[in-house]
Amino acid sequence: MTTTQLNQLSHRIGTINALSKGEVGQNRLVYSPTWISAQQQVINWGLQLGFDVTVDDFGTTYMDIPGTVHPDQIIAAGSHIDTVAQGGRFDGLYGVLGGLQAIENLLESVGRPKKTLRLISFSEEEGSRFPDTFTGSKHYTGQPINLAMTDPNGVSFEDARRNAVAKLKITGVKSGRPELPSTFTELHIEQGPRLIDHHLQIGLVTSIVGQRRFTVTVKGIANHAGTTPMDERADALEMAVTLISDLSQQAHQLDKGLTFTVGEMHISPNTSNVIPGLVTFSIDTRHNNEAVLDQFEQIINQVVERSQDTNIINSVNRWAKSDVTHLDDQLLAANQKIADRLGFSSTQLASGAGHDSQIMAKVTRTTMIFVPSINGISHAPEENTSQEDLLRGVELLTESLHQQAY
Ligand code: HGY
Ligand code: MN
Ligand code: MN
Ligand code: MN
Repeated sequence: MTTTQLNQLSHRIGTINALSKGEVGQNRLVYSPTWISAQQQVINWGLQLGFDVTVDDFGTTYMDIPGTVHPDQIIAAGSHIDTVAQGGRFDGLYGVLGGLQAIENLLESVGRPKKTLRLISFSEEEGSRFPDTFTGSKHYTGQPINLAMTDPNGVSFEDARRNAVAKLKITGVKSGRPELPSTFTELHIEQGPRLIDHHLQIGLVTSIVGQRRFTVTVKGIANHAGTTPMDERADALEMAVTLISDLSQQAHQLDKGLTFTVGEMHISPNTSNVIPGLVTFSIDTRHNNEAVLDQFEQIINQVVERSQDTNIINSVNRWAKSDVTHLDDQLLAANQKIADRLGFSSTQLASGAGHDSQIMAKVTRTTMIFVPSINGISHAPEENTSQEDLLRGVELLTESLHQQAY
């Protein structure tokens, strides 16, 4: 990739990230104002470059360069445009803009492809605003989504979706959900420490971890902090803390490869002189073996069930489940050959992060290319990847699409 192309990629990543100016990290929660501006910007770049642009009713954007010989055979690349709250500059966005750069590189250096090249910017992957994950790729692959689900402010997915998507239907943009591709490749930062710790430049992904997300609700009795004796309380926060430490210990004991994270908590009424009456907290748990996740889910249900007492009612709701997913061996082997030929140091590894690829893999041949995350940090403003590593990922993707579509 030439310096111009690298500068162009950095410029585009910088342009989209600048939309969150003045905020801590990136906050492109699905259907938020920054999300709308970002997807509009991706669409504008696509229209300027002569792509056929289609937006579906969830706001996922498909940008095609039709094939000259086999237009019905589609080779796709892409990732998600949304971020977590206070997220990093590269998670998702690098796969969208790196994919765009790879296709643009091919148009400049080789010309029009024989098969259709498609860049996909998925509307939502993180599950950071509404209680469901991967809604963009799930919708594209025909999985049902609960349009009535609401965000913490009570805004429904359907209302947020309708208002935001209407703003993407600019002149030149077609509406619809196009047919599925023959292959899908997702370029992504590793979001972990393995590549950087072992001084490796490329990660080729063999499988993606299974993950489940829950909300635990602890219903106690709000009361006066000063007049209520300690042994007569139904303190929801004290109970929540007990549950979390118990479950964390159980996770460690069950399997050292099991991750258990409580990332979100709401306390009501969240006032310093009131005993909390209601607490909800999230659980994100992951493992490469479904049987371990099944076992831990049973433990979660038992611990919550067992902890009831006369005044405290606890419940748990699992709202997301994505299975351990094995990615395509042939596409991985082809990318391994390219990495070796380009002289990139590489390894094959399983992903601890979830990705749209685990949804796409259910319907088409799918593979992922990782580049290193500095200090292994992600889902935080400190998320970073060197220019050289960004470049290598795009170079490998460019070559992979070249092999598949020309
Ligand atoms: O949470 C994840 O693993 C991904 O970054 N959505
Ligand atoms: Mn991601
Ligand atoms: Mn993420
Ligand atoms: Mn295999």
